[in-house]
Amino acid sequence: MSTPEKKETLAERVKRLSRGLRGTLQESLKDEHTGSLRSDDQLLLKFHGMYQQDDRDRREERALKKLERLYSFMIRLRIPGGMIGPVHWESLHNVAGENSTGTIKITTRQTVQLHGILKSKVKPTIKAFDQVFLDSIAACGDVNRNVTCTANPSSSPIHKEVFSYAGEISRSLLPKTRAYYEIWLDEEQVLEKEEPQDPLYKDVYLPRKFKIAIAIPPYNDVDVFTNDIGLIAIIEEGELKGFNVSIGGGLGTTHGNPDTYPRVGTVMGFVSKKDVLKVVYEIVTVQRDFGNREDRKLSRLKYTVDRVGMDFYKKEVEKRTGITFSPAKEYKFTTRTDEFGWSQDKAGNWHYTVFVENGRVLDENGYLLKTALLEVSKTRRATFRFTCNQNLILSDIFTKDKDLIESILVKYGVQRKTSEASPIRKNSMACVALNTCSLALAEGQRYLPTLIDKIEVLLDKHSLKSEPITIRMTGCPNGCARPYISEIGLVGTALGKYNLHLGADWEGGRLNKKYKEDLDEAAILGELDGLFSQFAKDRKQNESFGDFTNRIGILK
Ligand code: SRM
Ligand code: SF4
Repeated sequence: MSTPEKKETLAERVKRLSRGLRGTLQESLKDEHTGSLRSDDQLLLKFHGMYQQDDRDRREERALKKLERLYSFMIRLRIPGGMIGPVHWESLHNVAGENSTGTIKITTRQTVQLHGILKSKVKPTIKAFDQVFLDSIAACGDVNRNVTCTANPSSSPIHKEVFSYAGEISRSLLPKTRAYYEIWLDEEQVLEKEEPQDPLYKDVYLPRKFKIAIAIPPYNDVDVFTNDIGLIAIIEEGELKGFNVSIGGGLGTTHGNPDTYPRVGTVMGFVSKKDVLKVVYEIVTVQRDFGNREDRKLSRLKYTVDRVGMDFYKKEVEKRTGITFSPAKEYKFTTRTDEFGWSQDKAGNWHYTVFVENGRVLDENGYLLKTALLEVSKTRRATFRFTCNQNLILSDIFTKDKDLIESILVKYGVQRKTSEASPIRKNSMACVALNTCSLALAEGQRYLPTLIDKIEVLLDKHSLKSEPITIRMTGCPNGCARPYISEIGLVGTALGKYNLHLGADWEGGRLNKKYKEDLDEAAILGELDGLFSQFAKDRKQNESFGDFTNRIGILK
């Protein structure tokens, strides 16, 4: 009996026929009759770090006027480990002002996005970034995405060494096609026949997006267990020995689809630093070869590992690399939060972590954060490091320059904002959601700040004002602000409605659970009021809110 032929999905077909991610992007871009791209090209565009979007606030008005949607593009940069120099920042500031909405959005994966770029401005934007050696290659799409790493250099005397792996891993997993250079930077076109097949991605790329993070214990600011591959740096006697390797983390779910679920990664074992690149590469090839290509909802590595089994996955990686995993080494995470304000690393350099609410860098309501950061960049005395908590570290500042940077932060009120924000606000994150995200069911970053104003009043009422509780909101169940691993998770179900999740731990090792569904603001505040009251009365000494809600038996 012959086996039934597998049906190729649209996404798989588009990738296979894309001629190295070229598709008809050149032609689509030239078409001046529409602000959009051909639909197949919209899929391919993601591999170049961009999304076609439209202004959802203006859909109705445009439809009434019988106009096409107000299309624009989002560009996400590839910045492994999240560090750029002051010249890059100045360029980013200028490009944002000239070509996009002006807001620089720091993402939950340590990079930045610009929104609202019109079709005619996309190429000039990429070219402007290229002038300062920034690119958006593989920032989205079914490939390895931005590799993240514990952000603050004061986290470890060997931060620099560990951090270098983010760049190395990112480079080793980049697609080999020259399409990006041809389409966006006018490099002469390579004849298709002359371009050798990509040894890693072949012509099918990965079944789905792929994410890698590196954490330096005790800091888990990258939320290492929510990644397809999580690398935990093992440092003994001040020396980097290698990494514990976790696989199968991922958070995206779909409302009403019980086959989808968030999952924290499982540690496979330890590999030495000399072997880690090879091991990472082959973990990716196993997912390439065994991942589900028929149902994109079930195609992330987390589903592959649950389907084929951890033992099989591990053996396959060992077979392909010729390297045997050693038992995992001991480590301990104690925090995921950013350490705000000044810190000093072992070499004596200074780092100032700026609180950036939901990662939005703009001048708004008299708070000139964007202007302040431009002024810092113009001194050329600080680097810029993005954190996975959507904040920014002004970094690598010599002692002699510290006062200068501080004077700018004081002048623009950045230092005051950072020191005065409440602990819950400093531990909050929201995804972009409306008005640009096409998948949003509810608000994210535009709403969370005002909800926190009200939650702060409740915390004050129960004398919990100084309690650092992680709270994260997303406009849909895809989980872009990692709400399933925060102590309070709010996941959008419809405009103004959220599922309330509770019970994750402080360190990022345990997922939360859905507590109540479809709550509006009044209901969310009502639930939290009751829970805070109980917490204030019945918590054990030093017990976190997440551990408390997990302990008292309210979560099924
Ligand atoms: Fe995300 C899709 C924004 C981090 C899980 N994410 C999207 C898109 C591109 C919507 C789309 O497909 O059309 C969003 C663009 C919104 C906009 O207007 O800009 C979007 N995701 C974001 C960012 C910008 C949120 C933020 O406010 O910071 C983050 C960009 C990170 C980066 O720089 O690369 C972002 N997304 C995440 C994370 C968190 C993480 O990686 O640490 C997750 C959960 C972890 C995971 O991957 O499992 C995440 N995004 C998703 C998913 C669900 C994937 C899944 O496995 O089901 C989607 C939908 C999809 O892929 O189909 C998605
Ligand atoms: Fe969009 Fe949903 Fe991601 Fe928020 S969580 S940015 S609404 S895809």
